[in-house]
Amino acid sequence: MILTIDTKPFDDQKPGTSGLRKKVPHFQQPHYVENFIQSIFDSLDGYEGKTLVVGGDGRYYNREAIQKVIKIAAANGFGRLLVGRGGLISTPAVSCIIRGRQAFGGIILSASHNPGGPDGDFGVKYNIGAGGPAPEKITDAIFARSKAIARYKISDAPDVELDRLGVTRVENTDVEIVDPVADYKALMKTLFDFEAIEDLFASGFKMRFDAMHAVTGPYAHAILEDELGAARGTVVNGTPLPDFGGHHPDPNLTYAKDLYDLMMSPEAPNFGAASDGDGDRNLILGRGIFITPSDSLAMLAANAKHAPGYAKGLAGIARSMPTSAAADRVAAHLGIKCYETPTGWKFFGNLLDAGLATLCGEESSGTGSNHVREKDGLWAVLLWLNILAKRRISVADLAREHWATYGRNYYTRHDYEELDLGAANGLMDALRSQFATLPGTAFGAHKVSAADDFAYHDPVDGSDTEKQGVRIMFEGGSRIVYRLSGTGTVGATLRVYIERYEPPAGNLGQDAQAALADFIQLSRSIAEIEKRTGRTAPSVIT
Ligand code: VG1
Ligand code: CO
Repeated sequence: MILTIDTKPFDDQKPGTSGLRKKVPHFQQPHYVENFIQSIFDSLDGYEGKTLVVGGDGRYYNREAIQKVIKIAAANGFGRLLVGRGGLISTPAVSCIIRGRQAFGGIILSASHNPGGPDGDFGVKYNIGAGGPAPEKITDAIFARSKAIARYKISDAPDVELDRLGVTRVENTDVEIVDPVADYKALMKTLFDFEAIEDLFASGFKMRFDAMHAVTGPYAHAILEDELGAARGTVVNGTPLPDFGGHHPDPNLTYAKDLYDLMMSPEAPNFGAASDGDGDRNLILGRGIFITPSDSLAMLAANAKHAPGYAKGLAGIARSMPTSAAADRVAAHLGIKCYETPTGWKFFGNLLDAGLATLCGEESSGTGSNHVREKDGLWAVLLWLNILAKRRISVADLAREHWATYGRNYYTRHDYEELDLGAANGLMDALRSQFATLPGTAFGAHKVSAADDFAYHDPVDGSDTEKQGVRIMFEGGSRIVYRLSGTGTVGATLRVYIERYEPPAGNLGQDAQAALADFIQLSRSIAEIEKRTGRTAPSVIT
């Protein structure tokens, strides 16, 4: 039976950079999930009888939330639900299934790289029929609806068995439990030269993939080990756990430290990689070398022609504003455009749909292409493997060759986490108040050429998005960017992005922190970070 339940609005259901994220106990409040899901459906038109894809990253509360989504979607008249077995589907695989099966949209239950467990984070995100995150027009409508909602519809049917493939009927809706890996694996086979990668592994090439006890484990086992013949044990932490084994499923040098230490040691395999909670981020390491995500995007773009899916060339590249300009140099070399968008994958959707960009990337370990409409961790790993298999070159040599050709954009991001919200907003406002006076000011040898707040005009739908990060640009192409995170759940997180360009003839082999030392110092003094936040050092350096 379909029940109509009276409810009261919550005032805090505003989706951030990537969906609604809150602490688990917050989501466990009566009606909290229900209100948000009904607000999503109330903001959409024409889904009656259509298909909705539902999956999550397996974190704590995933199963409970999925049962609610199933019952609310059935009560609202969807024709079919495709739910990942065990409640699991990675974010890029949700995008793949939505597109491949012409679904109306999808709901992803994930807080991505945020920690999980009973006191950790949970999240909900809506993806549109093109497969990508809902654009701001829709997330704004969902938020508006959530502030006015008075009732939701829900079926009183029993819970659906999530662990067995097959179809259950809930009200007038067929709920199909699907294999989360199959469609995705089939898509990967169309893009990459699997035989060449098999040959690479057969030649003794060794790899470690750290799935961080998150959703990518089953995908990595199936594709890297079962399909491509990488040795058993290549994939570590491959079983998804509700608390990610007590770790932070963020594939960076701080939280994937075991992998990093191994790759810097004499026992290092040829290639190391990791992905995050929901499988859309990637970390790329070679023997003795970390490839920054910004460099990875540029190196993949320069070498993409080695993969069958990209052999015809790239239409364009897109990167988020704080991502380094390394990809711009490759684009210039290839004679294609490089688009600069605000942070968050939703801004790439229009460029991909319109065929303006083929590869996209973010400095936050996100890389992807027009094969889906999300960033895709394992895809990036497979593209790297495909390139290494064809070129038979080490990761370190590929990087050195790249920098010798294009120059090197030294890059780092310093995060100051869990700051007082007022202090963080005050810091950003104070930076904005210096826009008039900064240009022309010299700090030692470094002269400011411009200072502004990044604004984006979408060339496809004409929409404008403002205040997307404070940029301080220096003569010679160096840059400091400040923005506040839109995915954190405690206080404010200040992200400071620092970049300096070294031409091909320059000193290309420095440690990034050392190469950027002047600008790191400047990033702290210009924004008065210590005075305003009490912090003398960042919480995380990537
Ligand atoms: C962060 C990253 C951003 C990324 C977003 C979602 O956002 O900076 O590049 O798209 O997370 O990634 P913010 O607003 O906290 O800086 V995921 O893997 O958490 O969905
Ligand atoms: Co993620």
